[in-house]
Amino acid sequence: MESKKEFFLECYKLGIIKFGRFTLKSGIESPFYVDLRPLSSDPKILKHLANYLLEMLPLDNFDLICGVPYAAMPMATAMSLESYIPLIMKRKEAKKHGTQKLIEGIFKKGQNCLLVEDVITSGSSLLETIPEIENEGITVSDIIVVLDRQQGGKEILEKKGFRVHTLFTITEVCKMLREEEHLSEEEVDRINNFLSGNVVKYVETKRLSYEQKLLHSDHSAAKKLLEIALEKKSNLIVSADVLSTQELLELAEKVGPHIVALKTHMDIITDFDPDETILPLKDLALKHNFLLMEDRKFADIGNTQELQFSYGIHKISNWADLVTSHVIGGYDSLDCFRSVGVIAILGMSSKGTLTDKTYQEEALKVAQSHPNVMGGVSQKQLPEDMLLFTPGISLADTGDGKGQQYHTPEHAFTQIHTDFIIVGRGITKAESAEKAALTYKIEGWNAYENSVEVI
Ligand code: BMP
Repeated sequence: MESKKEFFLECYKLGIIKFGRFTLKSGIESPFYVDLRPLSSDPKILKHLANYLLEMLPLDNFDLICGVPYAAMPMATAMSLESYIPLIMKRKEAKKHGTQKLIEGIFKKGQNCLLVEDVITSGSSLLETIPEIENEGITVSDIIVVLDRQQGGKEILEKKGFRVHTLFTITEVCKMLREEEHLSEEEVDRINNFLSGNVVKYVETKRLSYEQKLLHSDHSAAKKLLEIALEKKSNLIVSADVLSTQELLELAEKVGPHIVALKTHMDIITDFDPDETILPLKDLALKHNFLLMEDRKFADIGNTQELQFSYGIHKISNWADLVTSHVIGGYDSLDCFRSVGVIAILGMSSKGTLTDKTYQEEALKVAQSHPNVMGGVSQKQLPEDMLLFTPGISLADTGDGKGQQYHTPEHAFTQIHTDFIIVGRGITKAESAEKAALTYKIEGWNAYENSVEVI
């Protein structure tokens, strides 16, 4: 093969980089514009490109290869043809009919996929694509990129643990073009000035990561929940506010793969039956690895709560991993919840709630001091030793006309450093609960990751 420089100059002739003034998708004005799609129209160049990329990689590591749609798809195809590594295809949007698949092709869970990208800027399209691939049980360890615009994306992905290989950087490209007098000194300066002021950086925050919380936590239910979060890359709890056993089980089956816990209000299930409702629900929780959180919101004296927890038709203590409880009955009222993780109701999401600042401060003191309590429901930030659960989450609505007040997952993670988002109707009333759960899972996980990253 010719030298890397000769190869680049061949590519350049196809008009893949233009210099001047260009307004990017983000609204920023850039002195250069990169579009590598023309490379796919020259079979010889595409084949060479595929081989250059393959030479840079430990090929034994990969079972599959996938291009980020659309520009990198022909590149990934060419690499697959040259290396015999099977190709899978990622759709931009799931099919509206039939299987609703996002990933097409033949693959098995546990396989490792090489991801191919044409240009990396902030890394945002890779950050959207990777969870969608990982959601199929496929791992992604390496990303190969043809051109790095050197605006921070590579570093962000590397901080997240991916190996990012790049064939060309914009600095290298400018140097080669300058040597060949395709670019003037002034143009190179303009590009360097642009690059120095347009790098995407991490935002430093003070919140603890799930790993750190796991190390510090001494509550077994909290540990379990954090372990599931890390394993499934999810911080989503779905609120199953449905009225029949069938609806409950169908929902659990659909959203199960994407959640850390299913929150129930068992007292609204009209045909509740311990054998018909709880046994299959427990099986689904085991199958999809999520916890059961009964949102009973206990609010009585200790003795009554003990009876409500273990007796009556629901026998919550027999099956729940987590329960919600007010702390209004005082410290001793929480003693009965020995076998579960208690999530204390500290602040509510509804308009006009009486859980004002003073209430929250007092309620927090009780909750924080009790060993059965592992966290709280609140719309405000909590101390780091408490896991924060935030309901009132929706991507579409700001309210429900009945006093509920909604925020986005992004808000919950950046503004109040929540640990888990609780979503009800945003998922249960969606056309496809499964797809909506996946969307909230990805939104929640990205928002969490952005909130823990340190420069
Ligand atoms: P939705 O996302 O459909 O608004 O449902 C929210 C769920 O969270 C409901 O089950 C509700 O009981 C619960 N919840 C809440 O909305 N706000 C709170 O402050 C505490 C809650 O448990």
